[in-house]
Amino acid sequence: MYERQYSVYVWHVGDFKLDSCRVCGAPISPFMSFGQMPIANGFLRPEEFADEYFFELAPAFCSSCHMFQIVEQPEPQAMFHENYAFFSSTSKYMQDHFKAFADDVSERFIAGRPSPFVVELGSNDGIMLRNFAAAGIHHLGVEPSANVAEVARSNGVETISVFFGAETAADIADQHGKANAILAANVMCHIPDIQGVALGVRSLLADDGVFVFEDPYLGDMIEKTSYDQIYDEHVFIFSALSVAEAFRRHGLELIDVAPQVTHGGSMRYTLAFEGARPVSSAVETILAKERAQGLDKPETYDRFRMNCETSRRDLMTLLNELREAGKRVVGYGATSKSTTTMNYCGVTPDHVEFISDTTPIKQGKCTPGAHIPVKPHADFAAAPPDYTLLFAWNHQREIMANETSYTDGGGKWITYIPKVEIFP
Ligand code: JHZ
Ligand code: ZN
Repeated sequence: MYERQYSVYVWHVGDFKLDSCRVCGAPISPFMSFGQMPIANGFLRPEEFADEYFFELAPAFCSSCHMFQIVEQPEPQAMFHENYAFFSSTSKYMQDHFKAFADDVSERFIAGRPSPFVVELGSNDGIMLRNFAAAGIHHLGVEPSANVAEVARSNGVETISVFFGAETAADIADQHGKANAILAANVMCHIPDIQGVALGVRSLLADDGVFVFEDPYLGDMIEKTSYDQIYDEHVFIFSALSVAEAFRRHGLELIDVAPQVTHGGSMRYTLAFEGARPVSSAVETILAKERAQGLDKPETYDRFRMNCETSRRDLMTLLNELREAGKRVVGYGATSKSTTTMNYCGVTPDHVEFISDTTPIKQGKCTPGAHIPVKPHADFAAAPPDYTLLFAWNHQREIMANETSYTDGGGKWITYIPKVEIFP
């Protein structure tokens, strides 16, 4: 099934490095390399170190269709499987965010329909769909990682465990009818076969239906030098420019955009069949803003590369100084993003003693590549370090609110987005 659904993608797996754009086929080449990288969510035990998988993490920008993409990606099964380590519901703030997302879609596109049907791609543990389930709305989650899908089912969210593509879409439409809304959050940027998804959306979406998805936003990544958004799972970092172009090719029109603060700066894109719905003025506004920011120009990415190098140098200077001064440094949040940070910068267990993380499946294991132990929050609370390196910088507000006793007791934090800094 995988081979058929990912017929475009199978050409690009393994050691093969892509030299043409996944969207338009124009020639592309990387403008920088983050070096050898492991699977971002591949937490492992010491006995597994010897067999750890690495690939070269190298991003490219397509000057033709403006898609930002990595040129080499591990096979999907190496990333999304029955031991997938990221559970969306670990953040209370994200639970509220997805409730608001679901409410917004319901009000604008679902209310008043006789028997609406909502599909979510990559529905993880059901963090968004459970809001539709609670309202008694016909829904279906499509989630390839079997373990998180099982959690969703146990929460009353109807879920199938497959990769989404043209064939799955046709099966769903046969069984359930056409969808009024197809949703995806932090998922579209994970799927290399964007063409296959577009075909799937076309065959599953009702004539006046909407496809609404959000992902980390290229504009924020460039502005904040948040290079850690780039890792194996994130094959694309989208902009309105690139999304509009990628889907225009399949008769789908970008009709609205809405910036989000989640994941350090995201964008929500709403698409519909061309001409089926009015286009918001927000679309032209964001396209103009992106051109002014230079997101359509290769020079912007050369500057980004230099900013990444500065960030790496500053972080390692600080961590080396703290190590020499005998300070204890602990990491907070064993994020996917931190795999890029630690492996690109060269952070070792000599710099960071352990990383505190509330996700049970990560605890007791080590981080990919850098091999820093991951421990429960109780270990952090029991022996507060001098400095805490905030790998989950995107959850800063929530974490600061929970850690007032550490901070009030003199504990210091280190962030590296948008620049390396100690606070308070
Ligand atoms: P967090 C994930 O990236 C994975 P990650 C995925 N690839 C994706 O696309 C992005 O999201 C958008 C822990 N934590 O949300 C929980 C605490 O320990 O930044 C998580 O392990 N204490 C699908 O992995 C991690 O930090 C806390 O108080 O970069 C946060 O991971 C909080 C709030 C979190 O996503
Ligand atoms: Zn292209």
